[in-house]
Amino acid sequence: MIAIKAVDAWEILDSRGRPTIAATLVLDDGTTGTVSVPSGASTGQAEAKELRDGDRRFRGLSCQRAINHIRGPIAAALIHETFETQDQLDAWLLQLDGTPDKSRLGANALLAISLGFARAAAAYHHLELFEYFASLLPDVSPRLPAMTINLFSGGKHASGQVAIQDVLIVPSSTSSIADGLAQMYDIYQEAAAILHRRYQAPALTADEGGLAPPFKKSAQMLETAAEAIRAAGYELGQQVRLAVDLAASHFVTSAGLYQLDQETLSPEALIDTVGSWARHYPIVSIEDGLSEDDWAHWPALRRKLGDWSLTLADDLTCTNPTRIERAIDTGAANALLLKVNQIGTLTEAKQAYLLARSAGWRVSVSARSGETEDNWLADLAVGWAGDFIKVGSITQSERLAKYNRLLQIEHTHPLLGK
Ligand code: 2PG
Ligand code: MG
Repeated sequence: MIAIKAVDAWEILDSRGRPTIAATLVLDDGTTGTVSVPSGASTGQAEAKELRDGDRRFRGLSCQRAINHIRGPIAAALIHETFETQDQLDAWLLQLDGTPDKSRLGANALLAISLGFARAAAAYHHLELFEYFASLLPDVSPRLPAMTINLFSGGKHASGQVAIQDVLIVPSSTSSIADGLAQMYDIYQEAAAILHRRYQAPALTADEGGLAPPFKKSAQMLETAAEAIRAAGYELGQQVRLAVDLAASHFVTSAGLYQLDQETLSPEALIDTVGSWARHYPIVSIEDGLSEDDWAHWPALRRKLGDWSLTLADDLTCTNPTRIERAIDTGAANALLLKVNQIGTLTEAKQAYLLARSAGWRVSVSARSGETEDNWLADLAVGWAGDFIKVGSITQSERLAKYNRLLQIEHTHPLLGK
């Protein structure tokens, strides 16, 4: 039985300088769990609602109300409660909030407690955090994920110079985390040098630390990634592959067409374009290739990508079991981007995960574009044996906190392998 003695929360700033929440749970025996929660920019409409104050402070982005909910009603009800499991704690939180989208107490407040409990419970049971996460699932062996590492950014994570959001590098699944990061460093440096020659500009980075040059067309992100990989001496398709996040919800028009850079495309034409990328380049996964509401065309996208690339759902499914079920039933996707803050508690994220796995889907465990120095995400990806982890680029400490934790796990648990 885990008994909670004290709860505290305070405001910290995320990697974009926006407020977010840090919280500490103290257990009866003095064990503590401190965590902080991330926040997205290219958010899906179906995400649980993080509470922002909407007043003048931080131009509306302040989280004081959510923090006061933790320090007030949540703490009052939680202190001296006992819980046997994470499931019990999360069910208790959902009942206390009482809304389907967590808008009363705030998904950011609930997530801080759900994760804070996890970190405290792991310490209480003398487990590594990834081992605790693994213990939440019925049948999983912790494993180091393959990394999908941001090289180029566009869309909402940059200045919108090109429509699509990310082109990512995927070091081969046979490389270690350490070797994969070393490969990525080579490729990143070559990409920066190419951009410097081509645009005579310094390598400006986007929200997740990726390069954001003034490309004119999204396809240039892929071409230049391939060029940088070759220049770094790696063979595309052998040692290194690519991944893409179109984040197409953010360039769909009100008429259901897609504004891909200078072109206005029908869903069918966008599917053809994306399909030709998948045939031309070794692309492991194509994320949000269509918008979150375009349920009618996702199955055709999945068929087009066939065995070439995974059809990865982010905004479409929002880590929400109901939406994942619909995507499974309609054959809309075959891989899940899992972001715990899209749904608000670990237990619901677990349900999303298990549902995806039951349909044979691959799972990519993802950070948000607004991150903190906390590294729990690396433990989640390992503990839940994610096929992939998506953290951003290899710059900026909020990203490196996760890569560095993967390096630590690889070093201390060499048998985890992949
Ligand atoms: C995404 C994420 C992470 P955001 O779209 O996959 O890259 O972005 O956190 O802004 O939703
Ligand atoms: Mg995405």
